[in-house]
Amino acid sequence: MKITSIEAIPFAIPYRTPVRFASGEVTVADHVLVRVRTDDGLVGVAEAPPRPYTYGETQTSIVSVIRDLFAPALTGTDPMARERIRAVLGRTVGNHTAKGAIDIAVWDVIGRSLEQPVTSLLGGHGGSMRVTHMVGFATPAEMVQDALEVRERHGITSFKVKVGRRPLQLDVDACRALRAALGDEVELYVDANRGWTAQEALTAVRLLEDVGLTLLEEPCPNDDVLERRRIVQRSPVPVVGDESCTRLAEVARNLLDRMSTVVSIKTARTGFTESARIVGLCEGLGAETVIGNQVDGQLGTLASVTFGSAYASTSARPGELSSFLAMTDDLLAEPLTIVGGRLAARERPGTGAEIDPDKLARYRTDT
Ligand code: MUC
Ligand code: MG
Repeated sequence: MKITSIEAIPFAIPYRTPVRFASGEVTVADHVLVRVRTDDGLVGVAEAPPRPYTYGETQTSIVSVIRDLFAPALTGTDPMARERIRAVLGRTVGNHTAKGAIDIAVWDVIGRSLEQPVTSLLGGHGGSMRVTHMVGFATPAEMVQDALEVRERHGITSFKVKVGRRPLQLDVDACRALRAALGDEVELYVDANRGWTAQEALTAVRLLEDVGLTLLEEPCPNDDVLERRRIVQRSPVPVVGDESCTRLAEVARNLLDRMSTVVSIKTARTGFTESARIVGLCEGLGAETVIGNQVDGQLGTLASVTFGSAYASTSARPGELSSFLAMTDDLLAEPLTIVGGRLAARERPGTGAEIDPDKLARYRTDT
C-alpha cells in the first residue's frame, strides 16, 4: 500500500460561546481537515487545530506546510511505515498540529486497512474515558452556569478552570464560586496558560488551599527556569506541563529538570506515534499524564479518546474531551455523545470517523 495524496482542507465553524483563556480566545474553529489517501482506495482523516498565540501555527501555515513540504515528502510511502513517516516529519522543527494530524490520519488508514479499531491496535485498555470539561474566562456566575449545564446534560463531574488573570482575585473568586455551586464531589483543577508569575501562582494556590484543587497547569512561563522549579517544589498541588511539553524531548527535560510533575498529552500536537512514546517515558519515570485538549472539534476529540482510552495510565485521570460542546456544528457524520460523564472510543475500523460531505462543503473555506 502507498500514500497517493495528503490533502489539507481549511474549514471554519463558529462557536456558540467563545472560549477564553490567558493566552488567547477561540470564537471560530478555523481548523484544518487532513485526508490521507492510498492506492488501495482508503482514506484516513484527522483534524489540526492551530493555536497561533501559543505555537505560531495558523490555519494558513498548516495548509502550506502540508501542501508544500510534508505531502510531497510522504507521497509514495507505505502508511504502515510509521517510523519512516515519523523520521520525515521529524526533520522539520515545530508545526506540531500539522504533523500530529498527518500521523493520526495515517493510523486511521492502518486501522481501516486491517479492519481493526485504532484504539485496539494502540493498546485496547478500556474503550472509554471519564470526561473533564474546560471552563473558560467569564464572570463567576457564567462559569458556574457553564459547569452546572454540562453536569446536568452530560453527567460531567471534573472541571478544568482557566486562570492566569490579573488581579488573581478574579480567578480566586471564580474557583470559590465553582466549588460552592458544584459541591465537594467534583474534581476541580486550574490552567493558567503561563499568565501568572511564579509568585502569583504560589499565592493563588495558597489562597485556594481550601477549595481542593487537584492540578496546577502551566502556572508561569517555562523559561523562568528557577521560578518554575520553585513552584514545583513548593506547590501542594502537582504542576502540569502543557505547552512546555510539546514533544518527547521537551517532556524528558521538563520532568528531569523538575519543571513539571504531570504531563498533558495532546494528540492534536503529538499524534499517536509520538504520544505513545511520551506515555512510555512518563510511565518509566513514574510521572502521571492527563489527556489534554487543544480546543478540538469532534474529529480531534475522537482522536484523543481513541488514544487516551487505549492505555491504563492515560485513562487513570479524566480526559479533556468536551470542548466541541461549545461549537455550533461539526464535520463528523455521526456526532459524539458524552453519557454519564464518559466518552467512548469507536469499535470500528480506524478511529471510526466519517466526514459528512454536505457539512464539509458548507464549512470549507478553500472553495
Ligand atoms: C489548554 O490546556 O491550554 C487552550 C489553548 C491551547 O492551546 O489549548 C487550550 C487548552
Ligand atoms: Mg493547558
